[in-house]
Amino acid sequence: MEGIENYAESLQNYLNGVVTIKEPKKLYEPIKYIVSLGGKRLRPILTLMTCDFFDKDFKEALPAALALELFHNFSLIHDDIMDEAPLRRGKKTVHHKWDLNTGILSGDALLILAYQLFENYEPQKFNELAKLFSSTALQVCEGQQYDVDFETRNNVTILEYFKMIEYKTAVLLGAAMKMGAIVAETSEVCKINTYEFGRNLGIAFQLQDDYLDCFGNPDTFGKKVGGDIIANKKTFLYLKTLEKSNESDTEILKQLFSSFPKDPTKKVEQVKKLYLKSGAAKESLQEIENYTQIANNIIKKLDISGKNKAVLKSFSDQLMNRKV
Ligand code: GRG
Repeated sequence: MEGIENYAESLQNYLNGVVTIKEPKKLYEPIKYIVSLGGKRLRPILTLMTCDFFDKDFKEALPAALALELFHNFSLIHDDIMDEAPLRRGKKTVHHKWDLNTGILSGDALLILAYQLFENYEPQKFNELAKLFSSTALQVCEGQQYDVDFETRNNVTILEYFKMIEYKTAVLLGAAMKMGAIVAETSEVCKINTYEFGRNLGIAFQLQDDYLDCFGNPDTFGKKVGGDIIANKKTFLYLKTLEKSNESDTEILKQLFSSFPKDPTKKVEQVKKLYLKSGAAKESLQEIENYTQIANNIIKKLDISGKNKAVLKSFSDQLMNRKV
């Protein structure tokens, strides 16, 4: 088994060979820019680690791992356009550094580059990987649309919120794990279990993302803290606060969420107070713990060595203690 730094280094070397700046520069420079901003490389590391854990040379999973990272970067560029976000990974978003059309087109090219990487596999694996990739990408698209729809709906339920984050975020983590298992040619049961581990970890991960968006440290989070509140996003924190608050606090929160003040500082502070007062912030942390636990329980079912099980558990625990 290799260390995480080893996976990250191999991925970076592979990425350097695939993502290069050529003509027309205005298409490729933004691509190089966004992938050079780094990020945690969570999805590709999961793919390489899974492949490795099933005793296959992890380097065989590099094209699939990079495909997922490129797809992820594509979705971030387009998401930042849709959210009109100024910052990503602590730096200017692509459409702010360049312009809207550059963001759209370089994002599109990233998606195609991602697809192309599956051509590195023989027909049967290509088929299985590309099929999983397409169905997952479509679910991500559906999740994003639910998220957009929620902005103008006043009757979103917590159940609907969970479905949205499952599609928008968690299925990609499930697919990342499953792709490692596909490359390693494991049994169908192993593929299902690795997918389920990633999917549950992904739900915890998105809950954590929403929590950090609100209560994270602005110096380390990399995005504008309070962004979800400013955009009136109906996150778990918001929905739970509505569920648990008295009539007067419910009214105040609803009022705050129908406003777009020029200086949102006061609004962010007031909403955060309500999230804390209602106990929603605490419940959010409990749900993160709960889904991490579900993922960790699936580890027991995986047909990998005890040592690798321990590594996977420590990886998921570390992820849930992240500040970034
Ligand atoms: C699939 C055709 C098609 C379109 C995509 C824009 C869009 C539709 C979907 C957006 C999905 C999205 C941005 C989900 C958020 C997922 C998320 C938690 C992002 C942050 O991931 P990290 O923390 O980021 O892994 P780093 O910077 O570490 O890579």
